Amino acid sequence: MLRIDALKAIYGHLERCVVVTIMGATAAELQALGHRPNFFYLQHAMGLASSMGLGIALSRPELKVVVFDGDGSLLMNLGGLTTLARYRPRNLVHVVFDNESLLSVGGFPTATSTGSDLAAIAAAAGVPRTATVRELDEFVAAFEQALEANELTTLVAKVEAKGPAVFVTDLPLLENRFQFARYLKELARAESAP
Ligand SMILES: Cc1ncc(C[n+]2csc(CCOP(=O)(O)OP(=O)(O)O)c2C)c(N)n1
Repeated sequence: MLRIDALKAIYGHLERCVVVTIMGATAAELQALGHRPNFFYLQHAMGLASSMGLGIALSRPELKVVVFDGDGSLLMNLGGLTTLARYRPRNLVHVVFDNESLLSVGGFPTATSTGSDLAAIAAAAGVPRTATVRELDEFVAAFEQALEANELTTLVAKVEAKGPAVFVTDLPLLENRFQFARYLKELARAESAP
């Protein structure tokens, strides 16, 4: 499965969610499919996308939060899983695109290439719903179930180590930061309006 195909297949669902991605190839691919004001691409802070998603999920329980993580990023901050499990937000779906590599910086192999099982690690950390999927239709079904489940889910999608040839963006980090915060604020205002 290619990550871009997986993202394309669920892109329609993301309109109704708040989305936080890791930096690099995942961010570039999602942005290439079409940026939306409810998408935040967490630059540089490797391993912290799930932490940012957790903060949003806890403070805005009415929203559905989707985090797109990578194996390398998650491995850099495994404690993020124990914190997710500790607070167990029901409105967070944590997708890990596991290409067994640090693709965005040259493709060095990560520990999942030698057998470390991120779904099993998430389950052992206490995440109540976990799964590993390898095929596109399996991924779409598991993602849709996770959105409906109303239970914290870590979904590991095994993908090929392939990304975009170049990472180009016309969306500066600060613009994304302000636009995203404004989106969250305006949503809250619209919901509390009489
Ligand atoms: C703390 C930190 N260390 C290193 C980097 C450099 N860096 C940016 S992307 C990346 C690889 C990310 O790997 P992964 O999460 O598996 O995603 P992939 O690139 O494979 O899609 C690295 C090492 C960083 N941004 N932050």
